[in-house]
Amino acid sequence: MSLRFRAKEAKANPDDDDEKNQKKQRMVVDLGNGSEVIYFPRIIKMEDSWKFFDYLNNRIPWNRPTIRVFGRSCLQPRDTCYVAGEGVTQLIYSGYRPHPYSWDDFPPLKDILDIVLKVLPGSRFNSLLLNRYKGGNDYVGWHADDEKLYGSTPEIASVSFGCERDFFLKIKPSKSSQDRRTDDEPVSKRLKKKDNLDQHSFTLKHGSMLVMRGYTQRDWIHSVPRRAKAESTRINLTFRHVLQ
Ligand SMILES: O=C(O)CCC(=O)C(=O)O
Ligand SMILES: [Mn+2]
Repeated sequence: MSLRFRAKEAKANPDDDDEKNQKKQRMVVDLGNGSEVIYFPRIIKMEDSWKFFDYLNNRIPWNRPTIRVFGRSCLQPRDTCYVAGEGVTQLIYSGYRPHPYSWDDFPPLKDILDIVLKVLPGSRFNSLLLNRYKGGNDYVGWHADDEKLYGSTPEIASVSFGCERDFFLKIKPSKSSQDRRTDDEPVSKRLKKKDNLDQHSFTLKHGSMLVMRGYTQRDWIHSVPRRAKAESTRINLTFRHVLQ
């Protein structure tokens, strides 16, 4: 699949770490119909990001589970770990029920959460799904984090460390044909518009955060595809709120 529209990245100065600059550099993409993505190129200083990377790489009990996709069992194409507060409803995805570790087991995760909450005051997160992509062969396929336990408009804050990888978003196929009122437009105009509006891509940098909110999980799917040139490890943390 070719993605013709590449959202322009805001320029990040590695030394601009204060709140004012984070706000200035952030890129807000209104996906329409109440869905929104915000990209912050750097919420954690370069040096601190490498410290977190080393901690996470060495101390998290990474696991590569067998999952079920379209009725078939396969090895998940990336390492994972799950952290959740006490009493939080158990997560199950692709037939897999990850063991919920406690936030107290990994204090640096609370430090990262504090940084996230400084950038997103008023947001709430009680669980965290961690992913480790050991190289360009590791990926996450097209999906939406639309499990019922997150509610209808979940906010997901996704923090990245290490190797830069592409992150793609595209509108759910059923939605683009059902809900977009484009029937009366000429086909050429419709196609041009579709290219620009129905898919977006971001390069997720070391120390960055991408936030999905509103109806993004209901109406859009996202992926981190295989990349032959991505030789080193990337770690991604997705902070989520499970409804109680
Ligand atoms: O690695 C990423 O940036 C995305 C991970 C993701 O979509 C997920 O864990 O649900
Ligand atoms: Mn996801």
